[in-house]
Amino acid sequence: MTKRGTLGRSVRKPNETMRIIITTIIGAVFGFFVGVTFPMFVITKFNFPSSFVPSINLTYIQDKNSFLSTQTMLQDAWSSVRGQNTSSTDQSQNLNGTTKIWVPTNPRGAERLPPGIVTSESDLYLRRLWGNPNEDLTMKQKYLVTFTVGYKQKSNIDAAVKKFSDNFTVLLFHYDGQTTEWDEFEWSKRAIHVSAQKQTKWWYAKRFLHPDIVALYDYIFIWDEDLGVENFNAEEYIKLVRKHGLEISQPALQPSKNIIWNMTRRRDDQEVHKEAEEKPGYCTEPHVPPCAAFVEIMAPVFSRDAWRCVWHMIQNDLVHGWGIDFSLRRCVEPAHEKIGVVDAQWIVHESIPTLANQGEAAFWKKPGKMVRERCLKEWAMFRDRMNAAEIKYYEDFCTDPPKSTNRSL
Ligand SMILES: *[C@@H]1O[C@H](CO)[C@@H](O)[C@H](O)[C@H]1NC(C)=O
Ligand SMILES: *[C@@H]1O[C@H](CO)[C@@H](O)[C@H](O)[C@H]1NC(C)=O
Ligand SMILES: *[C@@H]1O[C@H](CO)[C@@H](O)[C@H](O)[C@H]1NC(C)=O
Ligand SMILES: *[C@@H]1O[C@H](CO)[C@@H](O)[C@H](O)[C@H]1NC(C)=O
Ligand SMILES: CC(=O)N[C@H]1CO[C@H](CO)[C@@H](O)[C@@H]1O
Repeated sequence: MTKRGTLGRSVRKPNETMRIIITTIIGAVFGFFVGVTFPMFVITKFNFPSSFVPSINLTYIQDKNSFLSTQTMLQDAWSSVRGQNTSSTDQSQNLNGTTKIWVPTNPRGAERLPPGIVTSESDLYLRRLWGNPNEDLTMKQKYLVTFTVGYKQKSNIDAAVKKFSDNFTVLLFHYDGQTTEWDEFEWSKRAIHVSAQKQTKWWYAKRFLHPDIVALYDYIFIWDEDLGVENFNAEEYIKLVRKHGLEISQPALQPSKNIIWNMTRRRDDQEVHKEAEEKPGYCTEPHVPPCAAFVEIMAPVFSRDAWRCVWHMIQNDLVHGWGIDFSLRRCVEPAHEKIGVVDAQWIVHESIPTLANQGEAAFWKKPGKMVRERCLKEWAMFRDRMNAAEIKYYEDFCTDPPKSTNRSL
């Protein structure tokens, strides 16, 4: 008897312990979720002065109050959601816990959602954490400009950004890890900063400028950091691009001996040009790069539709973008009319091997040579892939490729 009694008690005892443990865990989990849902309260807690002992007392009160008010808020919200419309709740219960929605025209993977809630495109507008979401945005910028930057070029970038009006969202890609340093500039607080060390413009563009993300912008500038912009105004530039129907463009380059292609050299007698002469043999036809349908990769400007195409052409592993300029024409039709160079708003290409300068000193000499080699290698790889893809396409349709496309770049 005594034995059973002890046994019984000793059996009951772990049960109680268990209950306590489970209650504690549930409490902790609930507390965790409240913390996760309302991180602001957690932040307030950690913002308290550093001397720890008195802050426990304060924190506890603060935390307890916010916990209670959070709980009340949640309960109120939940009961109003539930009370709102029993009809829709009933409906989903009838469906036995499963929804019967299947909308094949929704984006891939989102077919189970009612189309009214599907949000397949985004933007880069900064919002605030409080207030009415409808009132967050005082204006929606229509254009996007991105610079791939290192902090050493800050004065150049500061000058450049000032040539872009408030109608532009400014996005900086930092390849040197320095981001908060830029806050010395007033505009930096409104800019978006993306940091990933030692990557190139096209690497960032592929990862962070998906066409669905930048879908609200009419024009997208994807620029290097070594451009002199004294004679450039972005609003005026866009007026000209619209006027001449340019889907892909760049500002002309001030003539200098560094200029490689005649196409991008500035002409002072016109607003825009779309064709150029090159040395004999450079262009197999008058309407192909580099004599037409061509801009370089240092300061391109894309329309929304053109960018949607070009983004898909960027290869994940070919980070320098060499050769893409020769293929831009594939994205617009007719390319020799919709790709052009704006002479009336021009820039200076300062040819600073900026990214190459990053990290090791004299990067452009020894490691710089390696970068150059990689650029050339990527160019060849891109050309080969493009040719192979094209041949495959035409083979699948059992036709010969058109003459103008069947040529190396
Ligand atoms: C607890 O808080 C009160 C008022 O907030 C303060 O006066 C008191 O010193 C605190 N106690 C401790 C132990 O920090
Ligand atoms: C709910 O599910 C059960 C079994 O899974 C099934 O017998 C019943 O018909 C279902 N009801 C509805 C409304 O789908
Ligand atoms: C911004 O865009 C609007 C609408 O196109 C235009 O009226 C305004 O002049 C632009 N702002 C500047 C500074 O050019
Ligand atoms: C560049 O273009 C100009 C006229 O647009 C022409 O006179 C000149 O010969 C061209 N340069 C080369 C290298 O073809
Ligand atoms: C809060 C809410 O949306 N209530 C709606 C519930 O549904 C009825 C009609 O079924 C509406 O009149 C209410 O406005």
